[in-house]
Amino acid sequence: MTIIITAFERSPDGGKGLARDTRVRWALEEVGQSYEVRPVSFRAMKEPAHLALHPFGKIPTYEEGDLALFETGSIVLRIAERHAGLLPKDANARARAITWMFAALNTVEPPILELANAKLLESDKPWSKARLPLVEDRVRAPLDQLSRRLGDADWLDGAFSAGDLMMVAVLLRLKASGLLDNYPNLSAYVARGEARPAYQRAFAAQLAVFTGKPPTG
Ligand code: GTB
Repeated sequence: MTIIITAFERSPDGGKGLARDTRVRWALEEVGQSYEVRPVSFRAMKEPAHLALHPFGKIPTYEEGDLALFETGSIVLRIAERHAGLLPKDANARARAITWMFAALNTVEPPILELANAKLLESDKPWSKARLPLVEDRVRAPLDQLSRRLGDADWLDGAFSAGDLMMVAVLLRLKASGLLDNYPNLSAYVARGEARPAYQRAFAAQLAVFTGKPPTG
């Protein structure tokens, strides 16, 4: 069955892979599932056809036959549940991997988004400079704890899972900020995720939108 996802027609990051379609592409690549991409413009995202797929007018969406999903947590979980490779077979280990997906999305990602908003949308406000250290501290708190938990392990709970995929995808957003530099184990964790062939293919596919060259490999 053909899987179709939506992605930005042109991502504002210019192909750095930071938009959320990258994590969905990555999950599909990990499990070896081919997919098609329907690019959408910012205008089209707010029009009825796209709103029928995504009530909040965002990307990515995921279509598989007559099933349409939005929210990357739900989409990656669907992919991981339908194909081998992203969730352990043991029921408890599986539940823990899913817990890490939720932790990435509900605990680690929100302050990272807040930091991005503070830098991108609020930098002209008179209070912006004074607020930034507070926002950065809110990012550091879960990073401290995550770093302690990861220790010198390669992945969060045994073999690489959808939990790691989501956590690495979330942490990638911090690379440019320098905030990860104080956590060598988290930097290495992110680098391990980026080095995975499936991530490389996902990254190349989203970059190809900008270079116009088809991804190789
Ligand atoms: N919780 C939803 C999910 O996980 O699927 C969030 C979806 C979401 O925010 N999508 C963003 C979007 O569609 C794209 S990823 N925004 C358009 C809009 O709201 O009108 C967020 C994003 C955008 C751009 C960059 N960047 O350029 O660096 C990074 C991340």
